[in-house]
Amino acid sequence: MIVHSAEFVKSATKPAEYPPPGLREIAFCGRSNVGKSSCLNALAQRKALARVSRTPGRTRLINFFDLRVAETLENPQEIRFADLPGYGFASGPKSETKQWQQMIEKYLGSRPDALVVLVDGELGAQPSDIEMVRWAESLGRKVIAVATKLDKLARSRRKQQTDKIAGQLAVREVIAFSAKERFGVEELWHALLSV
Ligand SMILES: Nc1nc2c(ncn2[C@@H]2O[C@H](COP(=O)(O)OP(=O)(O)OP(=O)(O)O)[C@@H](O)[C@H]2O)c(=O)[nH]1
Ligand SMILES: [Mg+2]
Repeated sequence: MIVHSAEFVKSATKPAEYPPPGLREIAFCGRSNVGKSSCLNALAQRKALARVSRTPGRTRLINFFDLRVAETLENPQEIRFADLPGYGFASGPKSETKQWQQMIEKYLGSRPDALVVLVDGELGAQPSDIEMVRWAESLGRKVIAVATKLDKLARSRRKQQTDKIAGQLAVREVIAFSAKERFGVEELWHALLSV
């Protein structure tokens, strides 16, 4: 993939703050610390477009990024990414957790053309991941499932693990991904441009 440009547009917590619609929009969601921001940076071929945090649950806003990309030298297209705060982060006051949940639900219910649901490839799908996929599908959203951090597993176990996660999530395909070793990036781009 040729990435002509990738830029942060703005952060939002409520619909009035979303950038005007128009671009194909892809939301990146998953549990806290699963590797959403790292995945977005790997796709954008940028080190620090989205902030990667060592402390889980640090990204509390919806962060929008616009990219101009092309599969060949011709026909660049624009696409928008939304990096969402992670779910399944239970510490912090209950009311705050609820606020995050409402913020995400409002966004997902109204905007994205597709959701990239990222699952920790080492851990496997958690109940909250399965819930997220079912809920997105019930809203008629296309789901692209990605298993992150697969560099942590021996090569020989990766296929078995992505098959297992596909079964857990009841989806046809799970993309084997590592931001660290940069595999799965082109496969994910292909899926994003096929939305
Ligand atoms: N080994 C390995 N570590 C990774 C990979 N992707 C992310 N990490 C690490 O996992 C941690 C969390 O990464 P982030 O990209 O910030 O995760 P996030 O899902 O955006 O986290 P929140 O925004 O806090 O929900 C960081 O320490 C990353 O360096 C990967 O492919 N392989
Ligand atoms: Mg993040």
